[in-house]
Amino acid sequence: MEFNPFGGSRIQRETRPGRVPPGQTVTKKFPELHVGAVPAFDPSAWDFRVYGEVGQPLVFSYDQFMQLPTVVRLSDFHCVTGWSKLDNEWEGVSFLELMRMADLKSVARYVVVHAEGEYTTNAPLEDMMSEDVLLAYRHNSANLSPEHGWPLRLVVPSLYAYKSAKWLRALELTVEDRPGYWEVRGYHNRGDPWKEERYAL
Ligand SMILES: Nc1nc2c(c(=O)[nH]1)N[C@H]1C(S)=C(S)[C@@H](COP(=O)(O)O)O[C@H]1N2
Ligand SMILES: [Mo]
Repeated sequence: MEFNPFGGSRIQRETRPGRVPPGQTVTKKFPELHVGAVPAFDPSAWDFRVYGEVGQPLVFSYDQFMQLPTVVRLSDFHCVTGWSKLDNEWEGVSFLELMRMADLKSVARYVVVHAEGEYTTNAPLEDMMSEDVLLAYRHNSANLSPEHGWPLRLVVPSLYAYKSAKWLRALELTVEDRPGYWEVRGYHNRGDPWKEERYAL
């Protein structure tokens, strides 16, 4: 029988050889991991921006953002510290759709991800231009908790989870790469879990 990543029993899926990247341990829990305190959310003060190398810079109020069409994607989540959480159902706005709306310029090569406060992260567009990259506000059929990034977080399943910024406020499209909070503190600039790109030694 052909392997179907969205079907079959949970046990079959989790034990499929090669499902989990090297050096990772599967957890059923959903750890809460971040630097600093969970930021307060005030819908009337919140906005979300897309700027930089785009033909049409975007700015959304909270109400406007919540009107955008949503998608649901199933993906695995791999933290650089060694835990993986499988089969996460994320719901939110597709990164690809947002780039269409912003008229992404062909010179753009990187995304600088801006969260509340000090946290930023960076990723090459080639990792971001994927159907499973979302700006998510729901996880497993429930609104995100404040600890997991409410009202909005990025989800980049193909890279370690430090790229999946919680409390997302802006995406900046750039020509040059600009390493983020953890990337300048020793985490790998790319962070591909399948290559175990954990730390830049
Ligand atoms: N804004 C912000 N986003 C963040 C972080 C952070 O410190 N601040 N930590 C990252 C790391 S290292 C991980 S493993 C995931 C954890 O997400 P979770 O707390 O929802 O499990 O969030 C990522 N996003
Ligand atoms: Mo992490």
